[in-house]
Amino acid sequence: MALGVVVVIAVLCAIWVLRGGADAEPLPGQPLRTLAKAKGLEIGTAVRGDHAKRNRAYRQTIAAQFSTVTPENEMKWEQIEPERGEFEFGPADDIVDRAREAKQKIRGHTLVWHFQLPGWVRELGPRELEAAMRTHIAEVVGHFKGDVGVWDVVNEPVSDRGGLRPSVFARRLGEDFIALAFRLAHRADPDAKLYLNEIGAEGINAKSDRLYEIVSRLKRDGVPIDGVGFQFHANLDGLPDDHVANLQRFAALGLDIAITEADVGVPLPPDGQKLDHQAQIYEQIVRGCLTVTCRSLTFWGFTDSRSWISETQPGMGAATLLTDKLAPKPAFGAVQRALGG
Ligand code: 9MR
Repeated sequence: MALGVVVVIAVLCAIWVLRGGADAEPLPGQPLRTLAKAKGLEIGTAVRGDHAKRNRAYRQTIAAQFSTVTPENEMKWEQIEPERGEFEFGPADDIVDRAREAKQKIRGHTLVWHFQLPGWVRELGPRELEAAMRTHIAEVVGHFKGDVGVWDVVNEPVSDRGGLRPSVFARRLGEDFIALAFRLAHRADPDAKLYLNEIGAEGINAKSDRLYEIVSRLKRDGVPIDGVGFQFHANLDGLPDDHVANLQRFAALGLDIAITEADVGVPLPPDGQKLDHQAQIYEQIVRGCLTVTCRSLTFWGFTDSRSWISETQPGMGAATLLTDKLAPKPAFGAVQRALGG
């Protein structure tokens, strides 16, 4: 008899674990995706595939709140082609399948980046590197054709002082690697929107000036670029005063604008005042995005339990809209308000 009880409890526990734990508590107000839709905006989040697999409340929140998702790491070169010519699409496919079920769009991140690059790519000479880029882009974009509507084709090509970042791509192939990457991506999926994505180029500064030059040239040369993504990794220092003017000058080139990785890091421990200040900055990000008619606004994660800031910046954290238990922070309400909720 006692054994029977133990078996039943064990089975119930196994079911609990398999379904991914408890359901998400409903969040107050209208979902962000509903509010954003009324403004003609896609609203998204970065997603961790491994966590989505294990955690039901995390999955439910993504499906309920967001209309687009960006795999946070699963489409990066290191993960998707760790050995030359050997592609591992499984983890990214899982995210794509879930997004399809939740009627979400997918932003592909990212094809050509100096970081999270497997060692073998760094060892190639110019010819071989170009050949590897051709294969990588054709295979990856081809695999997700029809599912991934937008690609961050080139990520972070400019250094903070405004030079071309000395990545393996820039050193072997010069600035032309950027145009080449866009042409290859367009060839692999002519319907996908192709973006150049940059970090720290929110305000008018040496970096965004160089970025402006690069994308102006790409446009002039007829390279198939559709948009520029601005990441918006912020903290309580706030946003540069001229961020709207900066985004507007890029929009004036005839390019789509997206905010692609927004978060606002807070010095630990967070308190009410810091979180209210954080909420104001989130609100400014949304309002800025609406002012420049950006196409989409993606947060780089939505729960403090899964954010690169707490994982990589000592003394910083609490960077997202929801607590680690998926409860709303002031920033969540501020984003709802800025979206008209
Ligand atoms: O959030 C990502 C983190 O999980 C990874 O460890 C990290 C590796 O560099 O990349 C993070 O995402 C980055 C994104 O891909 C590009 N822009 C900067 C983001 C934060 O570092």
